[in-house]
Amino acid sequence: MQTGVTLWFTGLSGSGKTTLSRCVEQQLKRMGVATETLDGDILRDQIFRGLGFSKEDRSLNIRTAAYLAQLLTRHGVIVLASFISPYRDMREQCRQRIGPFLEVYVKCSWEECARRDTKGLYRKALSGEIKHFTGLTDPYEEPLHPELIVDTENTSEEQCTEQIIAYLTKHGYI
Ligand code: GGZ
Repeated sequence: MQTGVTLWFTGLSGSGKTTLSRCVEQQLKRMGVATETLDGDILRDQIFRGLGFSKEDRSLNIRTAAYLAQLLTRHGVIVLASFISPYRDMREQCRQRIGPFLEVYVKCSWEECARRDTKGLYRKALSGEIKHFTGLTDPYEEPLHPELIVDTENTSEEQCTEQIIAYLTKHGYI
């Protein structure tokens, strides 16, 4: 059986976590690798409709995702989990729970994410319409020792995908 692993994409809203995980997923599928994506937006829509962004609510979201990732990883799947997951302690709990676990910091400055503002959330957060907004009225604790840092501000989607695939190859996951 293939060795499972969870790639945990963390970063600001709009940093490119979902886009990148989809690119990696496509590539892995082309290679015939069993893979699955878990995404904050989808979990919140399918399981936790109405869940907010307080630390407690985020914790429930992340703990549930970690549980699902753990099950899939145990069965040899390469899991691509995309969650802002702004708190270090929560990401550390994921690391303890899921094995093997790779933290992928999807690095993009707050200013650049706000400039992209693909969903109009930054505008709403700046006008006070959205509370607990990551990087503005809520913290984002940067990873201290991630296995991978992908810089989506200065590097293309293709290069970031290649960087991740190269890491997985080098460490024998694929
Ligand atoms: C941050 C928010 C907020 C607030 C709505 N703060 O870029 P997106 O739009 O698609 O990703 C975010 C999505 C899901 O967040 P996560 O489940 O990944 O968050 S966490 O891991 O912290 O539980 C964003 C949108 O929700 N969104 N309000 N206040 N992002």
